[in-house]
Amino acid sequence: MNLIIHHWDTDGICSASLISEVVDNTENITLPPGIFKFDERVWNAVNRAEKVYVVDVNLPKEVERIEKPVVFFDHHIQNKIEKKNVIHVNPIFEGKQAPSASYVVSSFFSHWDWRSALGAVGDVGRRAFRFDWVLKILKKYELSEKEALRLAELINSPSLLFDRRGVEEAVEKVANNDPKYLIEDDEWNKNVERIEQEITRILKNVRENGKFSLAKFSSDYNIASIIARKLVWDSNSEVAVVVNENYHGFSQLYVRVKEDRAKLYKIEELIKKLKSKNLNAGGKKDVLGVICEREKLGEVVKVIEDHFGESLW
Ligand SMILES: [Mn+2]
Repeated sequence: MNLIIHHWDTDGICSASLISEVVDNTENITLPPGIFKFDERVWNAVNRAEKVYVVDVNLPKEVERIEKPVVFFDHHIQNKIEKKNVIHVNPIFEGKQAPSASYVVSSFFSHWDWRSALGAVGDVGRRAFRFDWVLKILKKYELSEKEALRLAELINSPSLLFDRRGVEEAVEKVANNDPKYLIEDDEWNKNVERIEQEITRILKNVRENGKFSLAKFSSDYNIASIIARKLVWDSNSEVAVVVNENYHGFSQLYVRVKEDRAKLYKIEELIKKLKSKNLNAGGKKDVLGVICEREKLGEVVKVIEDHFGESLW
């Protein structure tokens, strides 16, 4: 059996589904949504596998511990794994950026379809429509930009509800159905309704502080990253700082910066600072995510405030 370990989001699901089409005899598994680590269930699956594909999870330390042949696809900032059993594919190593892991996977296998484009729409939203290859694919499948955004939201929905099985089942669902049909999917549409209600609840308590938008709440839904996106994409704030104080016993923190201001706020530097303190942090040039024990949240917030030179709360 070939195991695919994938991110729980739209890009991870689309990428895993693309791999499952090219590689024979696959099973797929995701991590607990929102909690970036391989748990026992993942390691048990690794033990049963002959070969392991890891995609879009940004966990090089975990991948390094796999003692099986591994192909690791990613597009996050990370160091290259130099181990004989690991093929590590990430355009970052050639100084290039990829909008999504689906792009990396499709390039590697020369296999492109609507899932290649949807992965990018999931990860970068409207910005995906700047890419000719995305537009070309959408046209071929007769998907409007609006439909693509909606479908990306639907595919992402199980992960936001912490529905791990739902995420894993989505990989096959996107492999076996056409995108027009999936837009009508009952379960996913109901998911999105529930998520919207929770987002509305949280957005009522957002505070603006100069260029910063601040949201602090407790929720079992994995929506900190979505809230951060909304705050930066739909408002005048340059930086969103979002804290979910109690997320299944952990704390989650997201920072997102308006893309054209990314250089100014040096998020990559901030990620390094947090990592150097042994905190589980990751991200890209305009986004940072941290998951930590609840007791450590204060320490994380302190590092971020020092970085921005601003007291946020
Ligand atoms: Mn991705």
